[in-house]
Amino acid sequence: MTKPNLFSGMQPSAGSLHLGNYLGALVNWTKMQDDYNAFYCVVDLHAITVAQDPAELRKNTRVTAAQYLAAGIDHNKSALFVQSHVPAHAQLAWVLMTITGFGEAGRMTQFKDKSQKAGSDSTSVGLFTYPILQAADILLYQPKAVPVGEDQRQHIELTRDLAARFNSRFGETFEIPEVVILKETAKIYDLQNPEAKMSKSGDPKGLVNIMDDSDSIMKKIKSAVTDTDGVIKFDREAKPGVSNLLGIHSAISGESIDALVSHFDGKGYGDLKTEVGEVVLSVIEPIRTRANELLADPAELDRLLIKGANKAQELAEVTLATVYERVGFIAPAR
Ligand code: ATP
Ligand code: LTN
Repeated sequence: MTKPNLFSGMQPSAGSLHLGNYLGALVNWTKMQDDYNAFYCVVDLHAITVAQDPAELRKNTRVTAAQYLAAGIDHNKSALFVQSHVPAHAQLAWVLMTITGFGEAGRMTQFKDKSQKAGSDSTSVGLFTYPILQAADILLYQPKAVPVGEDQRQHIELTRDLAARFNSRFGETFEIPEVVILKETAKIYDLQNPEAKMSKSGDPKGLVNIMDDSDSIMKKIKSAVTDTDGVIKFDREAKPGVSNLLGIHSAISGESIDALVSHFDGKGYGDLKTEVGEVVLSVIEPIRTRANELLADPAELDRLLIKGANKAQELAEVTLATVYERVGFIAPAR
């Protein structure tokens, strides 16, 4: 039996992934590659919808790809590739823009948030059409599943609406993809502010980056905010800091929260932090080492990305050719 397709994307927007990205998204992506024919795309076209330094963007694109490979995306099973290497993304986005309502695009909450922060003069039209490019990313690969965080749900709904609209106007062309929302239990919180999710835009002291050195990771975990009652138990409301540490331990070690609470019975917060630090380093250190090896040989890394792009391109071109034919473009003479 052939496996169903899967598509997801990540922005090359930082020099390192953080523990939240890893436990919340990447671990699931690596697991899903056995059951799906997966396409994982580093979305550099999306990254330029806000100002980017060209040298930084190049570096972050490679660093992002290297970390995904290092964390277990297998280039022999899945296509890991860079969006700008497959021109069909921009080409399909144009066609989809012509069937998207202006008001419909204007209702996207991520656009409203980002443009409000930036002000209308520094908000680009590209930021406005960002979700339509995302729809093109997805629909080119006819995926059954699109695994994303809760914040992306509205964009996947738009994608489904555009696919259904195109199909009804021009004939069955696109698979209508299902959104797969990654588990709430894998939500990781800021170590300094454990009511907010761990984020690259949060407090740097509360953020564990995969590419940070081990000493500074241990230091950050040891200075995690807890509380004063000294009891190790799980209660998100009353004890967000301790609960976050237990959640991180459990997500990595696979032990249930109950088992961890019994394990730490009679022990103090210092013991909890040291053990969580050790567990975190046990997964992060090999990923960082492997990512650095990949980055030390950019020619080999680029070769793997081209291999991914070739696989992606094969399918993307077939979908785009069907779309062009359906909308009434004459095929170019060969
Ligand atoms: P950030 O807030 O750090 O910018 P993001 O959601 O904008 O995070 P992306 O690069 O878009 O970052 O995220 C990639 C994936 O990581 C998404 O699927 C997102 O849901 C997931 N993710 C991000 N932060 C966390 C977190 N703290 N806990 C669990 N999953 C997370
Ligand atoms: N917008 C997403 C990144 C993204 C994506 C996609 C995710 C771009 N294209 C296609 C899934 C499918 C984000 O900011 N996380």
